[in-house]
Amino acid sequence: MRYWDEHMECMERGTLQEIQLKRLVETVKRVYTSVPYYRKKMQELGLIPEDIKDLSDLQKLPFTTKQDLRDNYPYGLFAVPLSEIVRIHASSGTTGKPTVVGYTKHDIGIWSEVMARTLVAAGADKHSFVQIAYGYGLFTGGLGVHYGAERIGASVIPISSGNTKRQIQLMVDFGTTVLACTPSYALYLAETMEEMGIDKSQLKLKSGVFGAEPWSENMRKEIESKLNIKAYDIYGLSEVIGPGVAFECEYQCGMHINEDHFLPEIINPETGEVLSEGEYGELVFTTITKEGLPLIRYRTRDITALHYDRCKCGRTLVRMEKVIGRTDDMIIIKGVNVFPSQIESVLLEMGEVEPHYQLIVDRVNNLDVLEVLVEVSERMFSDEVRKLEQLEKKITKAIEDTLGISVKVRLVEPKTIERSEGKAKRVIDKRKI
Ligand code: DLL
Repeated sequence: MRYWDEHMECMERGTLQEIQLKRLVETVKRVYTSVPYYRKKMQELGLIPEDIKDLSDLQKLPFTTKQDLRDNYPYGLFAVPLSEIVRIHASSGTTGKPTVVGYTKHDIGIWSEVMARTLVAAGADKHSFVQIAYGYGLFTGGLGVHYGAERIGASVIPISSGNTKRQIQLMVDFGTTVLACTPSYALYLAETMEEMGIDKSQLKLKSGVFGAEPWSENMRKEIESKLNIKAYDIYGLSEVIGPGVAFECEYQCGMHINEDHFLPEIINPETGEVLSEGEYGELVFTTITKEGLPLIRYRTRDITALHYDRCKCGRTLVRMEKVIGRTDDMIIIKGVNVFPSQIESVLLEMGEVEPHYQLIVDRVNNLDVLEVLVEVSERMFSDEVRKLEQLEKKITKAIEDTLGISVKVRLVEPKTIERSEGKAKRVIDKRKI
């Protein structure tokens, strides 16, 4: 079995809960004394830190949202003097100001540890060559994986994202064994490799740690076969720490949450009510070891479910299912909730099309219309028109059967949908509501 920290990763739940409670109590005390925003929020609810005596008391605490971070931009929720902050990251955010996060030296140490766990679970060790094709910079992907890979003693190739042909050349020349990037970029790399006439047998690649955006099981299969690797899902968000919040083991039955650092809950996004094991809802985290920016019940907007039974790998850390979407990139079409990942699954199951697609939503005569642009493979594209029409019909039916609403499918030429080097943009919503 591959563990980085067997003691923490496989701890009996009772012992783990004792540690969690101790850390939670300390965190609540710390934010109450050091962050005026939290003190005010707790006072409004008539709470003092001493009210937190049990893990179930977590539910008494107020939620924190992305808007709260924005309202306190840039450093208002930091819990240490700014002289203690050694690193700032920020999440891009398509609207308004970015979300700013700060780390103390100790926080960077925790981040390296949770990323070391992540990489070791994906088969990496000191002999690995880890090519980091996540962006370096304010985005947490590049530097997060970087510190974890250094912690385990692997050889780091800090290439960052972009420059796709060079990525592939260096992957061959440097003997890369572990690839780290978004799953959509992994597919783009595979496609470019084919174009360059490089066969997967020329690579030493064994595994990949892919995350930062939702991806389906079928997309996993696609990446695994095109690159001849085992593809691991890794999850995280800047506000909580970056990548390293949760990771898959070799059994790939959900991602183990590093819950000795991040306490998860699943809530009903509408009512805020805490849901039980196995129920789908919004994932919420309370950080219990972070110093720079501790967060209480932070609403991620990611939708998933938790499972507490022991995993075959021996880890006792709770598992979260693959994220099926976000409460906010969920598109509502004619009242039906639609996640891009549902459509991706249908497309990839068919095999005749490429895993490149885009959803265009519009409102025509007060009616929502969903158009699905799908790239056909080179092979199919050279076929006669009749065959393409049949394929279009087949895809339309398969998507309509899954979603229960009517859609318009449009097949497009190979390589016409824009490729991404980071997070893929799957939805274009033209509705003005
Ligand atoms: O994306 C951190 C990260 C970097 C994770 C590299 C994994 C690998 P943000 O830019 O703050 O941080 O975006 C966080 O991305 O709330 C999810 O909606 C989404 N996300 C991250 N990982 C996954 C995943 C990084 N494995 C937001 N599956 C999160 C689905 C993911 N969605």
